[in-house]
Formats: sequence, C-alpha cells, structure tokens
Amino acid sequence: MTTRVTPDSYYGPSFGALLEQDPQVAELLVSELDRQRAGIQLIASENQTSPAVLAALGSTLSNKYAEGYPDARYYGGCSEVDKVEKLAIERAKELFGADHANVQAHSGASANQAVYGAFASPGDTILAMSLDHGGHLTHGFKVSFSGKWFDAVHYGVAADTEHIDYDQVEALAKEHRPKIILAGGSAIPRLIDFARFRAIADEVGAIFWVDAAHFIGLVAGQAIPSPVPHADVVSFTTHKVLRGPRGGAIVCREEHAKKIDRAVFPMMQGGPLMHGVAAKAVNFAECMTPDYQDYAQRVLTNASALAGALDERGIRPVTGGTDTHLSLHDLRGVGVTGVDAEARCDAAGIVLNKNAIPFDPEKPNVASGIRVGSPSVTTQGMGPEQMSVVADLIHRAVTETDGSPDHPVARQIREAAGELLTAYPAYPEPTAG
Ligand code: DSN
Repeated sequence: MTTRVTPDSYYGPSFGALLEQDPQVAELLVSELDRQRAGIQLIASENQTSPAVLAALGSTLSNKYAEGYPDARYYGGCSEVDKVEKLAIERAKELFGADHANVQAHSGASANQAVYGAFASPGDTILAMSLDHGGHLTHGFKVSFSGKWFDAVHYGVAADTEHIDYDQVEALAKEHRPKIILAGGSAIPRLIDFARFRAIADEVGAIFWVDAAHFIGLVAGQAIPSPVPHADVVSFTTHKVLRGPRGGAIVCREEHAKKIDRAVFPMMQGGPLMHGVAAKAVNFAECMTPDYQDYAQRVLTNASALAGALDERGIRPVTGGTDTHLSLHDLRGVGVTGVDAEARCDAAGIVLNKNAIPFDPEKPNVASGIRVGSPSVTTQGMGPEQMSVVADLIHRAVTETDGSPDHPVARQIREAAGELLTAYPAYPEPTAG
C-alpha cells in the first residue's frame, strides 16, 4: 500500500518541532505552500526551489557567525562553513566561467550596493536603464540609495522597436562620461547586446556592469549568451530562473576581486548568511546538470509560446515577443489597466504582476501592462500546449471578469486552472511505502 506523505514533508524533519512549539507560524508555512500550489504562478522573478536547497536553508548553518572570508574569519569555529563557502565559490566560478565569485550578498540589492561601493563614490555619475523602460530600483531610481547617492543618467528603449536604444546609450555615455555603465533590469524581454555595451564602456573608460538577476539562470543553463566574458562585473540573484535560495552573488574579473570582496564585507554587510551560502552551493551544482540545461531551454520555449498565445488574443507583447523567460504585455488593446488585470487574474487563480510598459501613459501603480514569466510553470513540467491554455485563461480573466472571486467566469477559470495544476503540480507530494 502507498502512504501519502503530508505536504509539510517539504519543510524537513524539524517541521514537527515547529508545529508543536508554534502552530501559528507552522500553519502559515503550510498555507503559503498551499497558496503556491493552488495558483498558476507567472511572476517572472519567482521559482520553486528544490527540497535539497530548502534543506540547506533550514539548517544549523544559520547559527554561525563567519564575518570575513574562508581562512580569514573574525570568529573561531569556522572550519565547516569555510568548506561550504569554498564549495559555493568554486561551483559559481565553474558554472559561469568566471575568474572570481563572491557568494555572500544577502540579496540582489545588497549585491548591487557592493558593486557601487567597489567602483563609485557618492556624487559619481552612473548610466543605467530607466526603471520605467525595464530597469531596476537600484539602478539609480530616485527613491533608492542609488538615486540619492549617485548622479544617475538613464537610457531607455527606442519608441519604434521597443528594444534598447544603443545609440542613445552611446550618446549619453559620451556626454556624461559615467564611472559605471550598467545593463540589465527587471522587465527586459530581449537579449542584451553585451559586446556593444562593452565597446561603449571602453570608449569612455567606464566600468561595464551587468545586473543579470533576471536571466542568469538562462546563462547557467547555457540557453542564452553569457555577459561574463564581456563585463567587468556581473551581479545577480539566486532565486529567479536559477531556482536557488533567495539571495545574491557577484562574479567578476580577477583584477576586481579584492575590491568586490571588500565592498561586500566589511563595506556593505556584516556576517554572511551561511545557510544561504550552503543553499547557493547546492543550487550551483544543480545548475551544472543536463536536467537543468534542459529546464532552461524549456523556460525559453514556454515564455515564447505564452507571449505568442497572448498576442493571438490581442494582448500585445512589447517588442513583439521574447528571447528570455519573461514577456511584457500592453493591455491597451483590450482596454484594461495593469492594476485591474492583476486583480482579475488573482481572483481567478493566476498570479502575475502589473507592470509599466515603455512610454506608459499610466502611473506605475496603475500601469498599462502585465509581466508574465515561465520559470515556475516550467518547473512544474508544463509545456507549450499548456501555455496556450494559460494564455486563454489570462485573456478570459482580464476581459470577462471584474476582480471578484465570486464572478462566475472567475470560478470557471479557477476550476480550469485547478485541472491544469492537478496535472502539473508545484511541489508534488512524494509517495512512500
Ligand atoms: N522585484 C524583482 C522583480 O520582480 O523583478 C526585481 O528585484
């Protein structure tokens, strides 16, 4: 006879202790797992990490202070965490073909702070993509430290193609002579021409930095070209397509290694989160497998299928499609705002986010677009056929419902989503016995 393993098996052997001691928090962990399982997860920056990564995150490495770097710590008792961090560093270098890796950044924003710390001083000029064309808060947006401490100049996309306007990048670089030129962002559906950026940076003597947080998993899976051979420094998060723990990391050329390490610690951070570092090591090894490379290819195929299927239904992809794991869609053709689309999808069991589109006439908290990504649904095993079903459900939710979970069409969509998720579950419950 087969015994069903309970959902909390994903929390490891210590979960029983939590349940006994603090049922209030334990139940929230379970209900969040239920929530992740119950919806079609299309947030482009999220994924479903492996039980092995979760086990490392839930480990006693969380107890250890390890300020410093392997073999040069400010605390005793670091013998085991030294081995863990060395493993993570070596695996990151191998995975990305990099001279040097720093795996201590707590998050993408922390990694980015360190890159600024390494190469710029307050008041220096930086050149980066504007947030409203697909950049990121930490790329000089006015309410972020990066916009407050640096003189941020922004490039965007060309109005006709919606691709990065490289001529504008070059003209702004020549005019402003920035210390750093930054490529990357959170809503860029197309490949970035790293060679062109490198040439522009060389022309003006700037550091070329790629924030690869969104697409580094596709690079790890050898599905798209790598920025590493072109850039001085590449920062990234480990939890998006890469499918590792929540966290950040940096790889760079040997000549910048010391600067980067000193900028992460002691300039920006104190003790590293060693359970997170262990989970990064686990993840980097996972990414070196043929299975992961196959996954990265399927992420691309699914993103493209989803973008195309939404396009067929009148929800236009910005730039006409995608080369990555995400697409950005202009909802003006169906006369719905991003904020309403997000709420309508949410009520229908589809999780995505509103997003500004380039030259958006709406305010960011209303927005004319949505952003959808394929990392999670691909982890669940869905393919292009299912992307067509998902596009249909999104279209119906956006155009036929009103944001109420009681709307009859919202109910129908939740039912159809439920069928899809039964066939392609998140965190399928293992069977034992
Ligand atoms: N918030 C992340 C995203 O959703 O893209 C970027 O930091």
